Amino acid sequence: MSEKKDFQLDTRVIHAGYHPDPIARSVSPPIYQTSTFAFESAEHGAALFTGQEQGFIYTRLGNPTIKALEEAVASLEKGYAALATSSGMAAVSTVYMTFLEKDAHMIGTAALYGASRTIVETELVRFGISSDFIDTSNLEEIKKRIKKNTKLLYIESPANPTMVMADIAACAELAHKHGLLLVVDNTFASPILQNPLELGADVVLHSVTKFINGHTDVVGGIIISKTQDLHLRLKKVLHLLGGTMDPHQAWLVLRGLRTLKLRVEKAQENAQKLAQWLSTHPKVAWVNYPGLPSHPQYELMKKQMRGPGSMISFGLKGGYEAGIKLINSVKLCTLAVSLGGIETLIQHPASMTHSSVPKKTREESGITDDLIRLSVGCEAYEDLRDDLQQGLEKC
Ligand code: LCS
Repeated sequence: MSEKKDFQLDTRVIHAGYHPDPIARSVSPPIYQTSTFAFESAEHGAALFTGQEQGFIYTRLGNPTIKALEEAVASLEKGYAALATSSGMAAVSTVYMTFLEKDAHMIGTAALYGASRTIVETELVRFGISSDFIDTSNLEEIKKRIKKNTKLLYIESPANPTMVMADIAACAELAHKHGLLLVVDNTFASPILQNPLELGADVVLHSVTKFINGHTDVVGGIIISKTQDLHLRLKKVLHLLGGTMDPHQAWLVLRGLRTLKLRVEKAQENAQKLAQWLSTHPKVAWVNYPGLPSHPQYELMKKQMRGPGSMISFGLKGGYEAGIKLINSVKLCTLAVSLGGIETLIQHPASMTHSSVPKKTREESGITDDLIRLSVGCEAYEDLRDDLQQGLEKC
């Protein structure tokens, strides 16, 4: 759908989705802050509704500023088209509502973002939808759970917050062999580091709240489809459910997106150094970071990603108590949930982002009470290291 598909990633991230505005030729795209669009005539309005003519009708159904963001992300993910949503969870729930019907079954990664799992287990279950959340790094395990009514394989790779990966190409092959759709939440990698559609996935989604916007000032989501058919199915449900993005929100996300590659590269450089430093620190028991050769899926990361990213999880030798002491002691790193922004954030998933998941389920999926999650930002590496060092000295 995007006009600039042939340029390199560095160029597409800056230009994709933008057409100079026809009135003032503004270099920054205009914010079409309108809920509705005037028809030229009764006939024109009717033709827009039947689809005989293309154009904008009403912002829940489409808007030029939102379209610019959708075209840009569709280009980065190499998809047919994208749909921007009011939050990442609006993207997740639209995907579930589109591809799961009454009595359907889905298989998902055990260590998903808490709400993406909780909505299935506590809400969709009311519509007869059943699920198995399992270790999706294990293909045999996935194979065992496929049933006649399984419709969807839903993975996060790397997963929040365990950093466990799934082999996306192998998952796609298995899913398609059994008639399932493969949906990948690509939030942790961002389109800069991983393109699941190229690896065989059918649909990709992001919480754009994170890396794509990158400035910790907007909540939003986006869904990218490989084919027109999938896009139209998702579009119909999104427009009926109403979880569409707002034009001002889209403009902010598009502004953030333009520096995505620069931010991802700088944060990744910091994360690689911090992960190496943490892994040799006397107070640190373990580090999960796909850029360390000690990560069990280091080879898979090199195969399917262009880099390990900037999310790290780790545990201290002093366990839960020491971890809490650390997050209460840091001064430069901010104690907050969310991730993927220019500033470094630290949090405790068991009591924060994943507290909606019961303790037993959490622990089975690797989200132990001692796990601390670090979203590494774009500050100077030495300042981040010194801040963590002074915090670790208190643990
Ligand atoms: N997918 C992933 C991988 C996420 O990490 C999140 C939010 C969502 C979807 C939902 O997106 P939202 O509606 O919040 O835009 N993750 C969060 C986290 O780890 N800390 O705070 C929110």
